[in-house]
Amino acid sequence: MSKYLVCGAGGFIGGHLVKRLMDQGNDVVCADIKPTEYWFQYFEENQNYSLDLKEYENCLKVTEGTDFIYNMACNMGGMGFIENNKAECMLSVLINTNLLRACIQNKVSKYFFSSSACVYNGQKQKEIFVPGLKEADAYPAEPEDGYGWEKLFSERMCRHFTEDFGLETRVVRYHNVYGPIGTYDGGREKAPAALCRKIINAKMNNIDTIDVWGDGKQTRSFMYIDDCLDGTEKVFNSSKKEVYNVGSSEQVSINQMIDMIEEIAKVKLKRNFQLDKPKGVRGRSSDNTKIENEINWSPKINLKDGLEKTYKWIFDQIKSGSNTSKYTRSY
Ligand code: GDC
Repeated sequence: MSKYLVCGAGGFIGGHLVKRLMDQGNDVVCADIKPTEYWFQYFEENQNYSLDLKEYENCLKVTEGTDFIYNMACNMGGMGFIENNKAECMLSVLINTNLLRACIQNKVSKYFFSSSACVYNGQKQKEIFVPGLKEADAYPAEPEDGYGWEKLFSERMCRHFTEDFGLETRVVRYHNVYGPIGTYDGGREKAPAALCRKIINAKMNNIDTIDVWGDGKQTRSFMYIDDCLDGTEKVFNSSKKEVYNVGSSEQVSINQMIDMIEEIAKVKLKRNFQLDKPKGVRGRSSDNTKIENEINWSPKINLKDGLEKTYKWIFDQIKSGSNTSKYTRSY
């Protein structure tokens, strides 16, 4: 039985990944900076650590005796968070750096780094409905300030640890991952969850208008969590050492996504466009040609179906009076 370490196990993607690895019968070690009571998904039977992976000693401790590492740990959130916390986002470089050093020390077999579509050159994302971003579009480098620079730098560090020290590394660039058991309030939520929450609140409280950041014409592609895990696993288990997009090529405007959520909610609302709120790039989507050809992976769940599952989960949370902000504050 292989021993997996999931870093960032208390977060959204990390929590789902831990569950999947356990369902497959693996021995899983979990680490996160948050106290365990704030993890989105917590499984007592695993070896669970609440500690700061920015510290090398802690990285040495959790990697000891593990074969495979998934690093999902970073200080992150949607546009509202990453535009206003650039230094915090860049400090995540210490997590990747110290984990890589610990991998060498503890002779780990393979290391995975979760990068982001935020590494892509901003010049290629200036219009709405732009062509999907190909992996090569990350260079020349002009990533998202703060968060994107950290991701791009850390990608390269993985590459050089492979070249110089022979450590097997795998890197993917996620494109806006969403789904149940994730952040939908508190300031770190991304657009799909934020807009589900706003529409649910409007419907429950008989309010006829929702706030939308920007003019609603900006575009993105969104990837459902199950697709994200499938793509992640395929890249991790592949012999290919390239960097791949793991995202959807279903590009929609924010207005089109709101239309879908309104259809799910069976409601039609007015939109108050807030032009002074964080907007990020004007247009972004994933080109999956490379991962389709080389890894034989493409996402299966379309946005409408994924939103339906996400909406239902958020609806149940709000109805039962819970909120996730306690899971998502900074540590
Ligand atoms: O936050 P996000 O999902 O991140 O925002 C997408 C677009 O939706 C932005 O233009 C934003 O202004 C708009 N938007 C409209 N209303 C709202 O209520 C809202 N809340 C939010 N959050 N957005 C709203 C993300 C990063 C991630 C990750 C992915 C990778 O950027 O924030 O950390 O790396 O990219 O693809 P987004 O897609 O810009």
